[in-house]
Amino acid sequence: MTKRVFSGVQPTGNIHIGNYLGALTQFVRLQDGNECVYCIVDMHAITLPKAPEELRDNILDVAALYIAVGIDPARSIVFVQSDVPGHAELAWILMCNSYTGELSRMTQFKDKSRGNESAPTGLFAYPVLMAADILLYDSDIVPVGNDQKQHIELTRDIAIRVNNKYGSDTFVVPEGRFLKEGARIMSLDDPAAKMSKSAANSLSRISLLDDASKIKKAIMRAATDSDGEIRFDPENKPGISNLLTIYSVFAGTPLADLEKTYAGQGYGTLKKDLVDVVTDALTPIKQSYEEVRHSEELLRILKDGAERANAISEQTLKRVKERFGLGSR
Ligand code: ATP
Ligand code: LTN
Repeated sequence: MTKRVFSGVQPTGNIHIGNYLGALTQFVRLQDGNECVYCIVDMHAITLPKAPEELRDNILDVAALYIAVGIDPARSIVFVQSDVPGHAELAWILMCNSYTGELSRMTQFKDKSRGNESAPTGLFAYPVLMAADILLYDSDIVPVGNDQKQHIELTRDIAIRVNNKYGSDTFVVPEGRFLKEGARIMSLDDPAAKMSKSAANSLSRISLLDDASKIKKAIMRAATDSDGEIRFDPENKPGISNLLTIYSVFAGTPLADLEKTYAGQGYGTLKKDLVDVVTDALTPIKQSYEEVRHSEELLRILKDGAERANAISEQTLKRVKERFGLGSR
């Protein structure tokens, strides 16, 4: 049976190579043989304050990048979360079936709220909206980076809990899909932190739309260590290991081969070659992005995607509301 794949990216800024290697490359590959639904999760993006004009731009940026990296709207559904009202509706139902205790344990909430008592309620409920996104489409597979493991576990817990109470076929219990390599790309300036859209230092990341000089600057300045040995050892050599991972996934060269090729060479040589590998990989993506970003075609894709997503969402909600006894009919 064909499996349903669902995932989402927040329109919170420039998509970086971490998002690309951890998530988007999976989105593209999973299109073969599966039915894929890819969302731009704009309601997640307002859990922290966001200027409306910037949000609108960022939504279309992510949509254009989805197409530019190879998501095919003829095969996959591409849409904006807030165009489908079922996400918010199901999120409420799931909020009534999740516990404040389990949400308090989410590390992303702890990181982003930093114990701030005036953190928005939406930031706290963020993982429940994510669970709603996934369960609304009876998703089997959810391709994401490692940082989302805890949220996927929570989604499964909520689905199983509801199924136990309201019938075992209320929700499909989804599985996360994580890559062996690329699931956690680290910041270039601080390899102890994950590469992130929101980090203050823009040299900590490489965005898919960065120009050649920015790519070069970020890689050449990337933090390494002082022992001078090119070896994959994330625990003791996190900086070099991160560069080797990026190289390996972009070039499709196994880590062991890279270690052999660069044995005895300096970090400068590795970095220079990596600049070329990354620049070459991003150039065609940037070109396709430019072609589609301001096109009527992009708006048509999103409208069509929202209609197709809505049709699935309505069916699921009808079933769920019946099980819960909600509504007048
Ligand atoms: P922010 O840093 O602003 O919270 P983000 O970079 O984590 O944002 P998201 O939209 O939340 O971006 O994530 C989109 C996808 O990219 C998710 O599947 C997430 O797991 C993945 N991802 C994010 N950062 C990385 C990373 N450094 N390495 C690998 N995958 C990542
Ligand atoms: N929380 C995710 C984005 C996201 C998502 C989803 C991913 C929102 N809803 C549903 C997969 C499935 C993040 O990357 N921070």
